[in-house]
Amino acid sequence: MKISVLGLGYIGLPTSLLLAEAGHEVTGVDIDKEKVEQLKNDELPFEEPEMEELFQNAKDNFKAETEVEPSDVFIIAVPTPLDSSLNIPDLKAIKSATEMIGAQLSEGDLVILESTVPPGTSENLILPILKKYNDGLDFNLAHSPERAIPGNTIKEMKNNSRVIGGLNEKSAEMAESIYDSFVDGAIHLTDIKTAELVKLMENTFRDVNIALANEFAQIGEELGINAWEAIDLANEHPRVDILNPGPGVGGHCISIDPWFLSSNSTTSKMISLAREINDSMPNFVVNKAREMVDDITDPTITIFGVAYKGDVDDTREAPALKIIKLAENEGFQVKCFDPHVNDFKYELYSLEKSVENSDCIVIVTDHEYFEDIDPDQLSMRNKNVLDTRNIIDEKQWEKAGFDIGTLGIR
Ligand code: SAJ
Repeated sequence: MKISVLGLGYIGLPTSLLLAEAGHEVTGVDIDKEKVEQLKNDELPFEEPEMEELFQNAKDNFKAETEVEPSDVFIIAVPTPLDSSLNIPDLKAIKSATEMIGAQLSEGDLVILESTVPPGTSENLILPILKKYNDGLDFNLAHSPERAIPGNTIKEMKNNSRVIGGLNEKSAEMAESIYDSFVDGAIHLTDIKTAELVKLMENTFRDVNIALANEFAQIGEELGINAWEAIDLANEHPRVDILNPGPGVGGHCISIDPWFLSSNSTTSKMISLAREINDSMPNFVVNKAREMVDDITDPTITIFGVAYKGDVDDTREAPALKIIKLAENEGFQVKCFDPHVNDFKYELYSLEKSVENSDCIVIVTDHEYFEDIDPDQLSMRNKNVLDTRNIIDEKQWEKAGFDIGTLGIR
């Protein structure tokens, strides 16, 4: 099939390459000229395990362009950010991608939306635009929300089960035959609106459970009980699976998607409360850091990790962003170090420079790198470390002379 994938981000690019590797003729389309140029020069625009190998396998059937051309199948994988001032979805990119496809659509073509959207978007926004360009044309429309987790995207795209919602049965079956070419997991067919809701339920479920874990961490501190130990013991129960507390929920999905559900609902109390709890964790972290340096004049703190989670280079909605802002508002000097991130809103230092004359390290991201770091090598003004992910070897850091604070342990 001749397939065009619009949006060459963390989902669109691996999807394009998997389809190309499966033998389809794939055009990846992105309005970002620099990214398209990079791909034309066989350079990958971001880090993801196994992607280099996949690119080598797929590149004969793949090309990157900035314009949409006629195709049999069009896949929309553009971002749907949140308008954070209003906490409602910003669907601009979906609209413009649909307009670009509308102009190239022909009889029998299939349009698949992969981007995460509020329920009803496919029928109420996308379908009318496509019809506006192609009155009376018989085309197909489906929604297949991606489920792959950054850091393990390619494996999960192949092995995870997949939900496909069709405007009608024919659309769902056509989309199924496309994904069958690289998906080994089960494929479940349903209607298009249900598929839109399923995606939001998945990420909201995770956000609410992380909020519960974060509340347990705060209760643990109030009671003087090690919340991590208590959570591990509770998870021994066959029907209990409490997630990990942390400095907040970042990334382009879990911190955003719940708003897609609550923004046009009158009943989403728990969902909004969970957002509030998770968005308050950076404040909780800065309060703990302040306690650790309260006897130090003009303190400097070092942020270890600005990516939104371990072993990825993605900093979208990263908790570090809010922690840095809050710390600066407290009058702290802030320096950042991250072994995976090259491009960030704030200056990134080398490891040595980041701890030089610092009074407290705040571990914000659970990169494996930080679990293996040798604290004896870290020359600081004052040896304090706040571990918001409970990942360091306490004995090793104590032996190196550090005072240790851990989120969830008072
Ligand atoms: N986090 C915690 N505690 C935990 C787990 C995560 O604080 O126990 C934090 C992480 O540090 C991070 C955020 O939550 O800041 C989200 O990380 P994540 O690993 O939970 O998820 P994402 O955003 O990387 O990927 C999610 C996945 N959704 C689910 O697992 C339900 C993935 O399958 C989706 O495809 C992806 O969102 C998406 O694109 O929607």
